[in-house]
Amino acid sequence: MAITIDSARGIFPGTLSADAVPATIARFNQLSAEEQLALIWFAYTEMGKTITVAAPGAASMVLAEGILNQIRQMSPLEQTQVMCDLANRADTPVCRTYGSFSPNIKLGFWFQLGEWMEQGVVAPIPPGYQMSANASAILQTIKELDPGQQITVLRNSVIDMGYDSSKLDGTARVSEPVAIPQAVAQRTSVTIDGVTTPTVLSYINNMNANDFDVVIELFTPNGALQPPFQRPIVGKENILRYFREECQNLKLMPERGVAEAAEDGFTQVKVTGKVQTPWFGSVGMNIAWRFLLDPQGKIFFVAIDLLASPKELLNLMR
Ligand code: ECH
Ligand code: GLY
Ligand code: GLY
Ligand code: GLY
Repeated sequence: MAITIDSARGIFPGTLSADAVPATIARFNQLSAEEQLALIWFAYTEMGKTITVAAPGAASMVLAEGILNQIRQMSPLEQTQVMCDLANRADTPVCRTYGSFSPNIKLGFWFQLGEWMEQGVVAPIPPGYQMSANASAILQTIKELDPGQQITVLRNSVIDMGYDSSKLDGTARVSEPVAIPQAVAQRTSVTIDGVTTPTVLSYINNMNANDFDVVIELFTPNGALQPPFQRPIVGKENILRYFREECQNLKLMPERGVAEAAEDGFTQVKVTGKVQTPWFGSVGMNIAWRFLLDPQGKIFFVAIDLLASPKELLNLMR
C-alpha cells in the first residue's frame, strides 16, 4: 500500500495524547459567552499564582493596539458586549480584526485586557460572580490537568474566539515580525537517547535557532506537519508560514526515541521530551514527535502530540 499523509498519521499508534484537552474544550464550548469569559478569568488568575505568564513582545502589541484602544475607550457595558461578541464568534468589526490576528497576537490582546480588567480600566468579571454548577465543574477539571494541558486549554479557547479567520479570505493576516535566526555561535545542539537520525537532529536544532528556512528544506515538497489537536498542515509554503507565525522562540528539549524501518524504504522515528513556549518559560509540556522520513531522509510527515501523562515519555512502542 502506498504511503499517504493519512496513513502516516497512524504511525506509532500506541502514543497516548492528552484527550482531556479537546474533551474539556468541547464542554467549555457549550457554555454561554458570559460564562466562558468568567471561567477563563478564574482559570487564568488561579494559574497565575503558580505559573508566570510572560508579557507579550512590544512588536506584537503594536499590532493589537488599534482595537485595544477602541475597547479601552468604550463604556463598561460596551466592553462587556465586545468580549461576549468575541466568545460568541460574532460577525462584528472587532471580531473580524481579531480573526485576522495570529495566535500570539490574540493571546497578547487578551493578556492586555486581563491587565486592564485587573486595574478596573476595562469591565471586570463582577466581584462575587457565581458560575453555574456546570461551569464550576469544568473549572475544576481544568485545575486538575497538568500545567501543560492547562495552558493548552487556555490557548485553544482564545484561538477559537472572534470571527472565523477561514472566512476572511480578503483580509491580510496580522502576525509578529519574524526575528532573524539565532547566531551560529550561540546555537545549542541536542542529543537524543536512541536516535542519531541527522534529519531529526537538524529539525530540533534549527527549530531552536528559529532557522525556519533551514528546517523547511528538511521536508518533502508535499510533506506535512500536524500540530497538537489539529489537522496536518500540508506543503512547504504552508508549513513555512506556520513556522514564522506560530513557532518563534520555542524551546524543544527531546529526551529519548526510537528509529526503525517502515515500508517502501521509509524510516519512522518517535522522539519524546518537552517543549517550552515563550509565554510560560517554566512550563515544560510533555510531547512526542512522530516522524516519517522518505528514503532520502526528508520529512514526509511529522506529528507533534501533547502527551496524556509524563509516563508516556517512556512509551516508545510501535
Ligand atoms: C481573561 C478573561 C476573559 C477571557 C480571556 C482572558 C485572557 C486569557 C489569556 C490567556 C493566555 C494564554 C496563553 C497560553 C499559551 C499557551 C501556549 C502553548 C504552546 C504550545 C506549544 C507547543 C509547540 C509545539 C511545536 C513543536 C514543533 O516541533 C513544531 C511546531 C509546534 C483572563 C482576560 C481570554 C491572557 C498565553 C500551549 C506544544 C514542538 C507544533 C508549534
Ligand atoms: N512573550 C510570548 C511571545 O511573544 O510569544
Ligand atoms: N498548541 C500547538 C501550537 O502551538 O500550535
Ligand atoms: N509562542 C508559541 C506558541 O504559542 O505557539
